[in-house]
Amino acid sequence: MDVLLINGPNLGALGTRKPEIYGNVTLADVEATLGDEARALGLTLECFQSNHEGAIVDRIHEAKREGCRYYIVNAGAYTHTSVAIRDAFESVEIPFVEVHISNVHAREEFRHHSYLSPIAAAVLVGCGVKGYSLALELVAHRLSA
Ligand code: CA2
Repeated sequence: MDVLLINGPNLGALGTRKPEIYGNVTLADVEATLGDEARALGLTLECFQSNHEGAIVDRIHEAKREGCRYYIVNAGAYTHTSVAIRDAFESVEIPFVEVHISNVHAREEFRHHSYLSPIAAAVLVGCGVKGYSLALELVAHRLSA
């Protein structure tokens, strides 16, 4: 696996509720699109979604053992709370791009702080689900550089 796409809590409900914030594309659609785009870029992609902090920590470590070269992560609400997920990314020493569908800076104050941004290779916010594709394009560019 070259790239692991990680989506955190509640993102499994993408496209089913709150379309005014998150749009109407499902996570399955996002994962299928990204899979196609990865193939076209000559990269192998795996996708993972979990509502559980520890499961995300475990998947980050497992991906390192599987030879993962980059992560794309939308940690959802854990972005704003999880030292454990930040520590996992720090410990594997594999770069990641942080993605947020909405513009977190235009929303509630508690969404303005991210535990992940200070150690992210790049951050994309407010691009809708297109942010995932932009992140993948960036990853392909960085891996070929
Ligand atoms: O904008 C983003 O991508 C967020 O990471 C989404 C998280 C939120 O806690 C972050 O502050 C910003 C929430 C994901 C909730 O996903 C839903 C999807 C459909 C319906 C309801 C929630």
